[in-house]
Amino acid sequence: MAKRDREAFRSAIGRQNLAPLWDVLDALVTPEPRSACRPALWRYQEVRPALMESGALISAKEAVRRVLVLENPGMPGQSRITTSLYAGLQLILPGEVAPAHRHTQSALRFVIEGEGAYTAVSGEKTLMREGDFVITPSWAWHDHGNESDRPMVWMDGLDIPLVQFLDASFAENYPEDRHPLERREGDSLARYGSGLLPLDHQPAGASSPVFNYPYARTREALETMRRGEEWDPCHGLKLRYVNPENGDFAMPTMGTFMQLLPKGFAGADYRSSDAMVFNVVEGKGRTRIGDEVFDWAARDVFVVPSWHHHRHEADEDAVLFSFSDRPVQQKLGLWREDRGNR
Ligand code: 1HN
Repeated sequence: MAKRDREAFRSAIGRQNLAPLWDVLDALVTPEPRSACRPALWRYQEVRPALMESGALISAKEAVRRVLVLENPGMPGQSRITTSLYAGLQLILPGEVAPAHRHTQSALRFVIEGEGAYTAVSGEKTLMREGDFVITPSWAWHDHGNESDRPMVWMDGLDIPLVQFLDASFAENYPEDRHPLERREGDSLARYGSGLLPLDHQPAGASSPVFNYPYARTREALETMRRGEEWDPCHGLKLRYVNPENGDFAMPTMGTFMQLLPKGFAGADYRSSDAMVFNVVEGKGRTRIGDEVFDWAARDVFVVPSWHHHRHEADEDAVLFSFSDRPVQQKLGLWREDRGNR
């Protein structure tokens, strides 16, 4: 058949909302992930001035959330750090309140700078410190406030692109700035996060009932475990945050991890089908992603796209927080990893 015939056919059937699969098949079903997501690094020292400048431009209340979105350079304007996930840096200044609202998107906070600001989730307040991992489950009321005398910055991670893809976004504002408190501070951690559960506890939601995983405890676990010298060739010593009810990931759509790379660590090559967002908590080192080298230090954020070969190196003891859509991929039977053969 002549090329012209095929073109005429394509435009004729287009009027009936039909299209030939043979034009698009190769792009739809690729032999390996072909992502628009690119490797990227944000150095905290370089972005902090802009973040502080935003503090003078708009209040947390007016902005609702004063955030600079971490936009993946391969997907500008799409408010995403990976294909499926959103991330941003949120600033809250002393005396400010970010008003209460809720939405179906799940959020995680990873505290980068400051101490003593709070987030209140479903009627319980938690004071935040650097390195704390805090959860806002889907549809939970939440507001933030800073009653300390220093600015506080955290990284937000949300499943916004995933929820958008599913057309499942719902949101509402609370009529007042703050949602009323219903439990004492620290109640959830004591009740669910101490290796114990109340006798009559019935799992209620898809997220962990613990909503602040304090860094002090995480760091101590890593420090104690390192004495065993059981280093994973790719990951050093890597732990996964869990829901104590069932051992699943702490959140249904985002997996979260913390790892220790000892001084001098030179990791083996690794790749997985979940793009990973890393936040450096301590130390200095670099990650080689494909042919690129990303030198990082404490508080920096970097991204490894899906199925990109990478390896970590540490010049001093380093601690990395990370998150990805792994729970979703694993529940759908899609997740793959590949441990070094390069
Ligand atoms: C949100 O609710 C927060 O609660 C942060 O701090 C970032 C980005 C998009 C939509 C909702 C927060 C957000 C967000």
